[in-house]
Amino acid sequence: MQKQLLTIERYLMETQKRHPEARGHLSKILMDIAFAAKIITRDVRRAGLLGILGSAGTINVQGEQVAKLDQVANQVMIEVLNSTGLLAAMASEEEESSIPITKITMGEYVVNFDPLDGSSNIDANVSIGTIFSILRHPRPGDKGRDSDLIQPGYRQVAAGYIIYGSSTMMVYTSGDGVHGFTLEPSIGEFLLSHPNIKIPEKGYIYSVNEAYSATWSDGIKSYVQSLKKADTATGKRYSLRYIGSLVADLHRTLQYGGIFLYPPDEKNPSGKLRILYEANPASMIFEQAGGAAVDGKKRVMEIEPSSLHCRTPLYIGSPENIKELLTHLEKYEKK
Ligand code: AFP
Repeated sequence: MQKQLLTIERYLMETQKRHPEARGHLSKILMDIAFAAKIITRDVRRAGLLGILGSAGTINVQGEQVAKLDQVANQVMIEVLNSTGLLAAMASEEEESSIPITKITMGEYVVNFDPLDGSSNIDANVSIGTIFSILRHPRPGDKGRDSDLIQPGYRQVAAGYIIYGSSTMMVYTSGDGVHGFTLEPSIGEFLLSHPNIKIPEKGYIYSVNEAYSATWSDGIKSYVQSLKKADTATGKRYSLRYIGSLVADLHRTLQYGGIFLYPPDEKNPSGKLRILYEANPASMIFEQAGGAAVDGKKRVMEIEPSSLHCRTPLYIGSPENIKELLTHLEKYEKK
């Protein structure tokens, strides 16, 4: 079969056959997330028309309130995940506490997600994304609570993101490599387009909000400064790319290699990005693709999170770039 004709459902079923003990529950959750992504895609693609069809806080032609896109995406994720019957709890960037599941039949898994990451980019028609992390429920069968969702990244069983860019793509890992599926809009199916994604060992793009550089640590300043000279080993020069949508910056870094940094600064002394539904899923994907993700001292996936919305510094990318960053950080820590 041609690889472009393999749907995500078919792919999940095929890979499941390699694990005879698997009951297909994780695959079902991933298929449901792919389904939610199709609905969110439909709404994202109409985003520019919201002002014509009715904008947030206004009433549409049916006399209903028109919700903002991030609220819409949040609602779609909640409704779709609630109906799987396999989850005990879920948490969203948009909600302070965990979201109760009304339909529990098995209650084996919990999911953390950011329904629409980079939403400040929506009005400029810039790429945005959904990002998710799936973990086993520590108390299977019981109703989930916040503490069931607060688990370190190494316990994730699957993680992924959907990027709403020039095309919609779903990229996920369940611990057996990273695979990318592109939505074919005319048939409404995600088709395997990027099997077994591997990040380049080293890349020449760095991605950071340099406007905050005045309040970075000396180690980060020194590293970013070093990227402004040609690479000593290859003579190549670096480029800077920063979209400000984590999913989009990660997707580019995964394809082309390089490094993405969100260090602590004056405004965000612990970093800005959230551990459970941003840094952890990103880290699982990058490690599975041969990359690395650290908080400046250790692997992000080894951090013991303290709350649903806790944050971390994030340095993620090609293994060689991360190694060079750590050399700078260690040098300044010793001083
Ligand atoms: P928004 O969802 O408010 O646009 O925030 C996006 C985000 O959480 C993440 O997607 C970006 O990587 C990061 O913030 C950008 O933050 P800065 O604007 O501080 O660079």
